[in-house]
Amino acid sequence: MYLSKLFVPLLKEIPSEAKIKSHQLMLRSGMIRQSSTGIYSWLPLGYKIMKKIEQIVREEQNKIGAQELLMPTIQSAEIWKESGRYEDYGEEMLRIKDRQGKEMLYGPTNEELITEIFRASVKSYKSLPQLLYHIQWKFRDELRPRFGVMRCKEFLMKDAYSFDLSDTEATISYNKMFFAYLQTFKRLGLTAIPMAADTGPIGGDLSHEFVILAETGESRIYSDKRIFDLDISKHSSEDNSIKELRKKYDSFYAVTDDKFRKEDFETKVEKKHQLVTKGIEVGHIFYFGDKYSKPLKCKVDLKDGRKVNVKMGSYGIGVSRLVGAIIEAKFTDNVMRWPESVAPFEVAIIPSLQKNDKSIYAKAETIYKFLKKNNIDVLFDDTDEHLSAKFKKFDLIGIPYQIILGFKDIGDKLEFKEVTGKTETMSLEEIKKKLVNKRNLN
Ligand code: 5CA
Repeated sequence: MYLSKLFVPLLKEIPSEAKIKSHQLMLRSGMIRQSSTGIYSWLPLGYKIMKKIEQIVREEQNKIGAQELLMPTIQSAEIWKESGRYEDYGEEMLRIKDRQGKEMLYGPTNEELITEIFRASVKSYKSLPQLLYHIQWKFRDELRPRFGVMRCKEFLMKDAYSFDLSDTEATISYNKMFFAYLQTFKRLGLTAIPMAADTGPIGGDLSHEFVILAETGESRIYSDKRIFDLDISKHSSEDNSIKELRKKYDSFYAVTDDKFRKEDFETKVEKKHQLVTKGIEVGHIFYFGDKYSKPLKCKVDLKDGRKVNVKMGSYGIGVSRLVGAIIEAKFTDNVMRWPESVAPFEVAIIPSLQKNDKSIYAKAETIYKFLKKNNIDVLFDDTDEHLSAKFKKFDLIGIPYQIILGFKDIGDKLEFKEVTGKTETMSLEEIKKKLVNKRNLN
C-alpha cells in the first residue's frame, strides 16, 4: 500500500474527551471516529487491526473444536421473557419495536437465542457435547460509556456457548475454553490472568474474568503475584493437561473486587507476594448449568429415555475492547507497539528523500514491489514529507519494522530498524526471509 493512498485521517490535537492513552492514540492515528456517544466507526487502520485480533480469536476457538455460526444482532423479546431476563436486564438493554409493534431488542448477549436454536435442533444425548460461537456486534446502553472502545455502547464480542449432559462433562468444556483463552491472549502478546469473579446478569456460580494489568483498567484486582509466572507452554489441549493447568491457576489467590475478602487475602497470601492493582477485563467465562435451559425447556433424551435439561456455559471475549487494551499494555512514549501478530502492516519502507530525488525513490519502489510480490504486507511512504515528520507518523501507526533508505551509501545493503530502535544492515533477501519467518511464528 502506498501511504499517499491510505485513508488515515491523522489528528494533530489530542481530542479533549479522550482521557486515556489508547483512546487518544486511536483517535490521533485515525483508527476510529466517534459517531455518537459510545458508538464508533472503525476506519481502515483500526478495522484492519481488529480483524487480525478477530482472526486469532477465531483460530483458537476452532482449535478446541468450537464451531462458528452467526446469530443476528436484533432479537425477539419473546425468548427473553421466557428466560425471565427481559425485565431483569433493565435499562442497559436497547428495546425497539418493528412496524407491526412486535417487541425486539438489540442483543447485549446471546444465551437465550443460542438456547432457542439448540432446543429446536438437538434432541438426543448423542449430539452432545457441543461448543458453538459467533463473533458479532453487541449493544449495551451503558450508563457511562468511556475510554473509547473500552467501554462503549456498541462493541464486537466473541461469545461461545457450551452444551453438556452433566456438570462433570461441562467442566471439561469450561476448561477447554479456559485453555483457549490463555492461548489467544498469549498470541496477542498479552499476559491475561484468570481471576475468580462474580457472574452478574449472566448468572451461575463459576466464573473467571481474564484480566490484563493496566493502571487505566476498571477492575480492581487482588492476587498472589506468582500467578503471573505460570507457564502455559508445557500444557496441551488434552483434557488432563488442561485440568492440571487449571489446578495450577486455582492454587494462587486471584480475584476481582466483588470476590475480595480482606481476611482471605491476608491469610492466603504472604505479604511479599501480595499484588493489589488495576486491570482491564478482556474476557469472561461463566458456568451456569441449567439457568437458561430450564426456563427455555431445552432438553435432550438420555439413553434410558429420560429427558434432562442441558448444562450450559458461556464464554465472552471483547474483540473491539482488545484493540484498546493492547495499546494500553504496550504503548511507550506515544509510540504504538503492536505485537507482530496484529500489526497493521508487516514492514514500512521509508525513503529519506522526496519524490524528486529519482534514484532513492525508484530504489525504494523496487523494494516495495519485490516485497509485495512475496506477499509481504508493506506500507511504502511515497509522500514528500520531511524525514522527521515521517518517523513521527510511523511511531503513531506502530509498524514493527522499517526499511530506511538514507543518504548514506551502504551498497546493496539496507537499513532495517525494529520498533525498539535496534538497527541492522541487511540485504533485501535477508529481510524478506526474516519477515516470513516472523510471520510463521505468529
Ligand atoms: N454472555 C457472556 C459471555 S459470552 C457475556 O456477555 N459476558 S460479559 O458481559 O462479560 O462480556 C464479555 C466481554 O465483552 C467482556 O469481558 C469485555 O471484554 C467485553 N465487553 C463487555 N462490555 C463491554 C463494553 N461496554 N464495551 C466494550 N467491551 C465490552
